[in-house]
Amino acid sequence: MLVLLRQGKISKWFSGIGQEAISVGATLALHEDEWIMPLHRNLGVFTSRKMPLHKLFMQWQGSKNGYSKGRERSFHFGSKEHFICGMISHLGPQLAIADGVALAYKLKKQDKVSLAFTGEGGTSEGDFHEALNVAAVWDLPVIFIIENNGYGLSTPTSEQYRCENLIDKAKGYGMESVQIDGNNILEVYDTIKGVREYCINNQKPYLIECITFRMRGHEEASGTKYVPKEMFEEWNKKDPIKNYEHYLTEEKVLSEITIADIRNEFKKNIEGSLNLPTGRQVLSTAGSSESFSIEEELNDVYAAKKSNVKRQASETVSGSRGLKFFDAIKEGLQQSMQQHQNLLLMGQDIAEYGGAFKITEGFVEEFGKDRIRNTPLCESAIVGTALGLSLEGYKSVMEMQFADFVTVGFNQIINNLAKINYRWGQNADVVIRMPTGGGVGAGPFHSQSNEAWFIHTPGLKVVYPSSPEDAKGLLIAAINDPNPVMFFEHKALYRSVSGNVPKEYYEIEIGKAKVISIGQDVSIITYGAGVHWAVEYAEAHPEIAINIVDLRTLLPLDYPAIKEAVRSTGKILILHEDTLIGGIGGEISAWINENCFEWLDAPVMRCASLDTPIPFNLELEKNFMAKARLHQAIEKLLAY
Ligand SMILES: Cc1ncc(C[n+]2csc(CCOP(=O)(O)OP(=O)(O)O)c2C)c(N)n1
Repeated sequence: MLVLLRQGKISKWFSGIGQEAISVGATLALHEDEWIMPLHRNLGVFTSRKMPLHKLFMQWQGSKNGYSKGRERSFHFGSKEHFICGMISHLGPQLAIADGVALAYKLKKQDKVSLAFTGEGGTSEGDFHEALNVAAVWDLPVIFIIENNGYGLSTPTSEQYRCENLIDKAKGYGMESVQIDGNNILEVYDTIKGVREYCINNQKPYLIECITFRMRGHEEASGTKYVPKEMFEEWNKKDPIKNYEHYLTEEKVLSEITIADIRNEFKKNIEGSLNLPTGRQVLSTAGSSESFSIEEELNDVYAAKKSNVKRQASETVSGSRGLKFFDAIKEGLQQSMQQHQNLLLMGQDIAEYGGAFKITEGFVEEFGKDRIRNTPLCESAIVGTALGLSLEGYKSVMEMQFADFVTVGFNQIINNLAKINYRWGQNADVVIRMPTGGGVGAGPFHSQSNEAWFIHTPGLKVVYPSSPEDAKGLLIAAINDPNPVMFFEHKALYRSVSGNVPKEYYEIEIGKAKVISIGQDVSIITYGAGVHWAVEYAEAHPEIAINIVDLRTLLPLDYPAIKEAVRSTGKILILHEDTLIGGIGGEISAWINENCFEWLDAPVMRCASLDTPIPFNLELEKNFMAKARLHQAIEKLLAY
């Protein structure tokens, strides 16, 4: 790889030289169908799982025929076939994915472990703490391996942590641990084999610290100036490959001749694999000479849905009864739990307590604690766990206690859930319920509208119902969808809005808007609480014929429905509770200008909440809300 780098045939390389015994020993100690979450030093995981060198070379050369169709660099790819989950740059998020896989093994009563790697630098990340804590609290069979190689990029261990040894941290989690010589492959292999048995038999996690050294720069371009020369001399004597070779020679397992034969065979294999035809090869450094299709790029962002629900709610003629918005969500969740034996619910206080809003009250009695899971207070680890469950074929719904708290799970959602299908074809079958919105005097951290953060992220779906019938049907559709769905539930609607809801299990299609009322004077395109404001306004102003469109899904948007609203009235007001700048109103307005300009009789207008944090005082909050300026906005538009 160093030669290919010098030749400009790969763009970047993270070397594991000096640390090979850890990747190889750990991988060989596991069964081939046990998931591993490797990082950038772990080439040995990929080769020990016997991934063909030919395809690996194509991967690192950015070829369409690699493991990520040219979409990912260095070690950021995985392979379901080899039970390897690809890392994201952020390092720590790998750890909680191992929790999810281990939870799946535990629930299936399989004798298996998952194994996740971290560097000593990565142990400073919050994700390390969250993942180890969840694994301990939930008694999950996970092996966490720290490769302590002395430096995190240029940062020495003395500037990384203050405990004497990193395994000291295990005690704090109530976890067993051991520190070993990471440069001795037999010690690594034997230890991990034994630890694997322990984790399976005791259904517990385990922390292993492998002491080792990084013999090259962080990546090849970054150099090693900050490392004292003597360190290289000292650690060169402990080289894991040379020492193992020496040991095998002393034990008379190898001779000079067999060593030469093995080296020759490796050389031939490597050169042969490199020279195999790669299709039209493309170098990530030199730009693309391979033809990529935009259609394929867009298609691979989402996993294809296999529809299994025949009936749409609108086709339902009987069996409806009045339900509150809150009860409709509860029923959608409950019927989904009955429908999918592989569906779990996770969230803070959702079990016996029934959740902050009591949506899951009574669920523990019906579905048991295995499937209705109270979580520790750690949003990031639970999103990661949900992804790990998905790797093993589980569906999960995570309840954010309040949508505002999603900020501490943001990385896993934006960088892992959203991108994984596009990066290496692994779907994230996860729904995140987001109790959102204001009007309840709850202040800046319990009332935000934050849907726009997610609309800007390809790979997510964003659903935001306004009626009980839609809430139930869209939630069922979200759970049936194999992609990550952010499901927004306006808290103020929970108990204030009622409507007819079919009793049966049905889906409302994601990505389809609904016309709430037809009128010719002006169209209000809105969603969530905005739909109720618009209806209330229309009822109070019968003299204006208002066309109201409820978007219901914000990603993907229903462009034909938006186009029809423009065509039928020529005047568009986009109304949302979210603040103005960067809200979805701007996106819709831009799209209308580009695609429907000839039908417009006035500029597209937006009515949104003030560009301030949402305040606590009820009068201030009322003034903050878009609703306070709705009349003014409609008058302005009509007068244009
Ligand atoms: C969240 C985040 N912050 C910073 C970085 C940049 N970065 C990449 S690797 C690295 C050092 C990692 O050190 P360690 O965990 O000890 O692993 P090592 O590289 O030594 O194997 C840093 C700072 C990153 N990738 N992600």
